[in-house]
Amino acid sequence: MRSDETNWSTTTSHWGAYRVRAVGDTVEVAAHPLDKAPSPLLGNVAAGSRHPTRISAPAIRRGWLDHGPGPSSRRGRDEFVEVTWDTALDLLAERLDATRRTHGNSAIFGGSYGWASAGRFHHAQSQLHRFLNVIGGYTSSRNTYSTGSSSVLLPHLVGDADTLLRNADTWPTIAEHTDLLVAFGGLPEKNVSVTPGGVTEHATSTALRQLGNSGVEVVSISPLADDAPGTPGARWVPIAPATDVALMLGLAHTVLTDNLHDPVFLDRYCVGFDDVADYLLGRRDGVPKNAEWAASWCDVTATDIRALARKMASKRTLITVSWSLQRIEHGEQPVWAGLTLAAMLGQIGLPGGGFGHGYGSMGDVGETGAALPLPFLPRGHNAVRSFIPVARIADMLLSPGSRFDYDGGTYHYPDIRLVYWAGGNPFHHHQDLNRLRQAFGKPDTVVVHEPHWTATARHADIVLPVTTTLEREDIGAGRRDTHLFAMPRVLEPHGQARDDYRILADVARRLGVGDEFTEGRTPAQWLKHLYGGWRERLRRERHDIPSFAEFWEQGSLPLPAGHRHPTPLAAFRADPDGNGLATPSGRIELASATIAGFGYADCPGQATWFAPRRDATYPLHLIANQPRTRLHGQGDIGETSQNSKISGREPITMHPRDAATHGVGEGDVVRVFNRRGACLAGVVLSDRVRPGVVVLATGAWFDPVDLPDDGAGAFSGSVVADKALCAHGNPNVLTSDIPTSALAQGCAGQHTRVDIELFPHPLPAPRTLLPPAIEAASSGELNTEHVPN
Ligand SMILES: Nc1nc2c(c(=O)[nH]1)N[C@H]1C(S)=C(S)[C@@H](COP(=O)(O)OP(=O)(O)OC[C@H]3O[C@@H](n4cnc5c(=O)[nH]c(N)nc54)[C@H](O)[C@@H]3O)O[C@H]1N2
Ligand SMILES: Nc1nc2c(c(=O)[nH]1)N[C@H]1C(S)=C(S)[C@@H](COP(=O)(O)OP(=O)(O)OC[C@H]3O[C@@H](n4cnc5c(=O)[nH]c(N)nc54)[C@H](O)[C@@H]3O)O[C@H]1N2
Ligand SMILES: [Mo]
Repeated sequence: MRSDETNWSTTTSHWGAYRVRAVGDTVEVAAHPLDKAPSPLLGNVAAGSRHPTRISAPAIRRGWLDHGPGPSSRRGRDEFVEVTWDTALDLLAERLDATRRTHGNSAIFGGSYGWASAGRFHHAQSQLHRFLNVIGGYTSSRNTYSTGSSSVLLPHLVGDADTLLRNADTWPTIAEHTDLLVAFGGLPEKNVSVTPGGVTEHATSTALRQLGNSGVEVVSISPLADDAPGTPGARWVPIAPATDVALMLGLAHTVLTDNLHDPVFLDRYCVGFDDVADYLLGRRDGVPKNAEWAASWCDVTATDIRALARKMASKRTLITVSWSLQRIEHGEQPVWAGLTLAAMLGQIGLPGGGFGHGYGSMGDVGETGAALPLPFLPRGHNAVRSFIPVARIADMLLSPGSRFDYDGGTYHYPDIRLVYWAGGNPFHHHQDLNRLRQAFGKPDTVVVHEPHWTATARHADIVLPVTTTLEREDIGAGRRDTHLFAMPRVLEPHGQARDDYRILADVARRLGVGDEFTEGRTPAQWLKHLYGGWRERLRRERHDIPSFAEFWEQGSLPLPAGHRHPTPLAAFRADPDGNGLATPSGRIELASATIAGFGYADCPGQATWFAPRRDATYPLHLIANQPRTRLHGQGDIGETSQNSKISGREPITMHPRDAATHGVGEGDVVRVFNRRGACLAGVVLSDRVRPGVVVLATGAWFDPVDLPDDGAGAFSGSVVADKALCAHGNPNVLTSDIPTSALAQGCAGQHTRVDIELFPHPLPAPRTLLPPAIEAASSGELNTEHVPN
């Protein structure tokens, strides 16, 4: 071994496995040797590991320390005071106890949504939920920002969301069988280096590049050319945003009126096609959903729509819908309409045909791995029943006691007094951040565990510094991964950072339930314990798994290929009775009596067209999609992400024609605004976005500036304190906090309407690369452990 090849270890992350070694106080990273398409996100790791934004010591918000718990508009504006761990943990334990005694455990919101880090034991939400369960429970959150509409809708249509979300046809099956792949939302390669828990080989990237060579014709339907996979012959259809349902209905109309649909499949395997046909033909509303009608909405010509419909009916066709399409208002509809169109073609359950959801959204969709069980930390039982659909956080905090609808039920928002977050960043993921700021002013106490001074940490009262995966030991793998990794510690914890586990164990001890939480195990003993249980489980399935010592020594373990079963829809089709799904009819529900019975105006009982909101005041349609250069907000301070910034602002991509009408040019810093707020962004010109559409990816750390009222007319949107300007370019200051519909109450943050103008003022200095103002404590609280580094 050459001397410069020493000290490397392997580890894993949501953007894949990689090699890493300590160099002085930081790390050097390199691609994993088995990785055929290493993620560009690897470039963020080194600079992030010892960045000035790392939190060094426990910190308390000045106002909370001086005045005690209570609502405050100073959250996100106050300075912090560093305290000792003992002080912080005493205060935290006292607050948790007082809250549950006075208001009950339902007053603790512990949903704590977010991606945290890879690693099965130190998974932050599992740790926090386990802890909160041990102390009596918490108000939880349901579903995800990722698939908020689909996971509520799909059980009504196919019996179980996992039928589609976790059981896709593999890329090799598609390469072998599919003739035509019609991708609504495209198949963007930028997204597929990411998989929860990681993926070692990144086979999906390669598969996307190879599709054309395998004879698969790809039609990428998206406002953005770059959503088409980089494969020979892929065609871009630049659809108007939020009009996919119109196009799907137009295609379905041609299929029906040309008599190209499959009546046998519809009759045997589906219910509700008569209602669909009535709707397509306009029998009830007098509006036939023909190709001309569709063209008037989606801006694809009627000729093209008819030609595509006929082609789809003549070949093995796979219709895919990206998750982004269900992250908009009425996001249930593209999924339902796409499934309906696929059912009419009669290919659902045939290899390489039918309907897919999430190809190009996540790296493991289409991967060949076996989806083996992985080791996991038991979370225990939550004794509190109150919950919210995850994206209703601001509504809950702002309107305790008020009523909400969800999937056929009616519920009330609990009165939350303490918000506890570990492993997520609501000031990244939620919409209408100025409204979220108001909402975060309501509770008595906000607690955040974070490695970094994210906007969420800056909006907390008690901020506890945690280690990163590189600073602790863990075990990690993704859902269809090829390997399980030992994740060794390669760096000392930064400053006084501690593991979430140790923090929670120390609070549990203060509350008299230390042993229930820890079961008497150290982290190292937990790793062995979780691995041991997993090994036993796989052994019963006749997989030979080495001992923990051997695994840890080797650093990784190839996972058994396992057995890939036919997809649930293939099995469904193989049953001649065609009623094996867990829906009321046992069949695919193209019309659902259950959903119709809920009586929601914004989600009727079959796939329905809703025109997107047009707002003449704001002429541009903004797409806030996933960032190419980082994972959400994670890594925004790293090199790959920073290299993409323009004068320290997030890039906004726009068509040269729109730039000309707005009097802005390449590299200009502009103010992007609407009635909810404003942000700065740096202009990138491209004819690869549809005119009228601008793209500002999510994830630039929120940097709210309260600007003085200088009376400048165009500026008035951002002068009100509650309408802060984000000096960095976070699109969620613009997006609206509306649900997809009363059915799913999902996140609708992918789209909004905006205007832009040249920023007429001196640029505020970006502040996200530095920590907030932190004071040394007065003598009693002084943090003597802290040695600044
Ligand atoms: N406008 C708009 N908004 C969106 C979307 C969109 O399409 N448009 N997409 C949405 C989607 S799909 C998602 S999934 C969400 C993602 O939203 P989040 O998952 O909340 O975003 P992350 O930046 O991944 O936040 C994870 C945080 O956990 C911290 N962390 C990492 N490891 C640890 C750990 O071990 N312990 C602790 N305590 N903390 C840790 C990281 O530093 C980071 O700040 O965003 C949503 N928001
Ligand atoms: N690099 C990177 N990869 C990621 C993530 C990340 O943060 N960074 N996040 C991961 C997570 S948590 C998730 S849930 C998935 C999300 O996966 P998706 O939600 O599918 O990802 P997005 O990039 O938000 O959207 C995909 C594409 O849909 C297109 N699109 C938007 N609106 C419309 C529309 O109205 N019609 C049509 N036809 N197309 C439209 C956009 O141009 C966009 O590029 O991505 C995962 N992958
Ligand atoms: Mo997501």
